[in-house]
Amino acid sequence: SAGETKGLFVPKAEDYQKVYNEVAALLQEKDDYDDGSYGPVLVRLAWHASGTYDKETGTGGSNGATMRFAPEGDHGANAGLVAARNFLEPVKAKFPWITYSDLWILSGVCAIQEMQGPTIPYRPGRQDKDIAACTPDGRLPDASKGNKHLRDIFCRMGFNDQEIVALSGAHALGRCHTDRSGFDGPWTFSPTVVTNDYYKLLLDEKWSWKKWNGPKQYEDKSTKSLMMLPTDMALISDKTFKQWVGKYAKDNDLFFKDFAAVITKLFELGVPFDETTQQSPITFKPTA
Ligand code: DDH
Repeated sequence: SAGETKGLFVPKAEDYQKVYNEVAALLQEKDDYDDGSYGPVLVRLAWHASGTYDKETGTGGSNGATMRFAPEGDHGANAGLVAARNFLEPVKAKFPWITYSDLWILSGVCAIQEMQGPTIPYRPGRQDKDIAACTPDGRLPDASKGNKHLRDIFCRMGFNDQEIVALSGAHALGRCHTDRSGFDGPWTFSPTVVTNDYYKLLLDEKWSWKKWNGPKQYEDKSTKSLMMLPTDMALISDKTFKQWVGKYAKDNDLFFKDFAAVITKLFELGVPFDETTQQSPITFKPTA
């Protein structure tokens, strides 16, 4: 099935689909993790691999998978992501031809689709880099900060206000862990399904400071079982951000469309695709 040129294996779309199917099968099989899925932490791995991009210098981004090395893997923001990297080791062993950088992004795409999210077009072509390409600490957002910090960090990657809000909808997924970030709890009641609930809850719930010894975070007044970070609340204290929160809260189709577009952009930041081949993106078939 796979093309062979002078002994060099040239993977085709169907080979990447096999990797997708393997990740999807492992997601099904290892359902005793966290809220019942490795999906959210795989999405976070793909985001943190990509979100180090700096448009001025062209450094960082998903091309390189430099989080494999201690300097970057040990950055505070990446605490806990070793769980996602270890989850993927058997997949890398079974398909040694795929680079870690392509595998991490493919897994993020797979996790989003398998958690009932939108279809995310995928383009392979990332190369792993060595330790020298590790990015400096501090390129990922700091959850204790506000709207200016959000704009500083995401404009450095090349995103605008609408895109910042659309990306943040990923917090419909997963949770905070006290032994990782220090924060605690999920944002929504369905942390293993992609929905626009993050925006609905931001607007519809009453949020107050959680009384505890941990870092400053919010809890919902009615159940006290959900959370928001200071950076999440910045999306409704800032008027421009809030307009987009309102649109996505009202219209799940619009959120899915904009989220698919912006996460594709995120996952491709700084990746030198060979534009001459005009390779069309792969659309993976979900397993569910
Ligand atoms: Fe996030 N995120 N994130 N996030 N994120 C955390 C968890 C998850 C911030 C901070 C945190 C994005 C944006 C921001 C996911 C996806 C995305 C945690 C908790 C913190 C803290 C980590 C832990 O304790 O395990 C901040 C700050 C921002 C921001 O300023 C905008 C974006 C853009 C995405 C994305 O995917 C596009 C996901 C998924 C999780 C859940 C992980 C898990 O293990 O569960």
